[in-house]
Parts: sequence; structure tokens; C-alpha cells
Amino acid sequence: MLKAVIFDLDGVITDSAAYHYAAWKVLADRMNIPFDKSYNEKLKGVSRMESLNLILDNAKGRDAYPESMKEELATEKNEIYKEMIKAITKKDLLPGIEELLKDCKKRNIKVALASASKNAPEIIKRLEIGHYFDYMADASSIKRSKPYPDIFLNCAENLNEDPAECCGIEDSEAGIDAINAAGMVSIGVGSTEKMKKADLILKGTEELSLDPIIKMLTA
Ligand code: B16
Ligand code: MG
Repeated sequence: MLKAVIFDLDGVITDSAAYHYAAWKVLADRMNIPFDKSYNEKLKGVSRMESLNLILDNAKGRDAYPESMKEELATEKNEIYKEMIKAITKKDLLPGIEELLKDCKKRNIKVALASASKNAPEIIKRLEIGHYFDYMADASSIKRSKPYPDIFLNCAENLNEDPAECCGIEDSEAGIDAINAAGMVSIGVGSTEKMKKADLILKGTEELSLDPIIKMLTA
């Protein structure tokens, strides 16, 4: 039985991944570090500090910068990002997401959020979808970030559900690895190449629906 659907935020519920890229790009350009959209794929689902480390690897290397400076750089990026996400409204929900949330509620399937973003509560508020969630993981209290399963297991535990009866929806490779490691059914939104480890691959969020997921769990 499908008991819970656990959503990633950036790139699944809304395209805040585009704002993450834009904010990191401002920082990288200011520091004269090469950074482009293809390299940005590595940052998806990864924590703020690890994202910065990956960017600094393209310059003098992550170990060449003192921790205090890295804290400042991460804060600088976050300030730029926070300004950018002020533009987010309900209209920025990706296609099919609100329908899926409503369907979960109708069928008594629990809903949780497994986002690595410390800005997740602000974005959920801006999208006006907080009332659909039974649980939202607090990114700052999760020790190991994706691809470790911790955030997905934290959701299952707080929902009081067996991970084997949960599914996770992700747009990043690190996220799919995390769902698989948690022993849940993994739904990947994106290209077949990037999502190849997912149990079910969908081109876009408009293709999301509960029946194929339920079928996979009962097969
Ligand atoms: P913040 P998700 C992740 O969110 C993003 O994909 C990743 O690019 C970002 O670095 C991370 O959140 C941390 O975000 O700096 O806002 O705390 O995809 O897990 O919803
Ligand atoms: Mg994501």
C-alpha cells in the first residue's frame, strides 16, 4: 500500500532551482570563477556549503579558503537568493503539483517535504500549499545531506510510516540516490539519462499521478 508521498522542493514543486543557479552565478562571476548550467547540475539537492565547495573546486580548490570566508560567501549567496525568491507566488507551482497534493489528501495518503533547503518554509508559504503537508523536515537538523537517505527516513519516521510504503519524488541524482537508499519507491522527474536510477521516470511534473505509483507498490 502507498501510505505517503515525500516531495523534494527545488525542481519538483517549483523551479527555485533556477534562482539557486542565478544566485550562485552572481557570486561566481564576482569571484571570477568559471560556473555554468551544466556544472550547476552537480549542486542540485546538495547543501549550501557543499554547493559552495563544489564551486570553489573550480578555482583554487575548497581547502584554499578559510572556513570563516566560506561562511561569508555562503551567506552572500543566500542573501542574493532570498531577494530573488521574493518574486515567488502561487503561480510558480509546477504543473500537476497541486492536483497531486489534493489527490493524496482525498485518498488519505500522507504528504511530507524532504528539501535540503533552509529556505523551504518561506517558499512553501509563498506558494500557499503549507496546509497539504503532514510533516516538513527541518533541513538544519538533518546531519547527512542527500545522497544519504537521512532526510527521507526522517520524514517516514515522523509520519509514522514504513519506508517501504512511501515514495519520494526528486529531480536530482543525489535525491534519487537518497530515496533508493531509504528503501522507498523513487520517482524521478527529468531526463532518462539523469534519472536512470529512479524506479519510475517522468519527463515533467504534469505526468505525476498516484495510480502508477500504487501499481508499482502492489506489483
Ligand atoms: P538553501 P531541494 C536544495 O533543495 C537545492 O536543490 C540545492 O541546490 C540547495 O543548495 C539546497 O537545497 C540548499 O538550499 O541554500 O536554500 O538552504 O532540491 O532538496 O529542495
Ligand atoms: Mg531538487
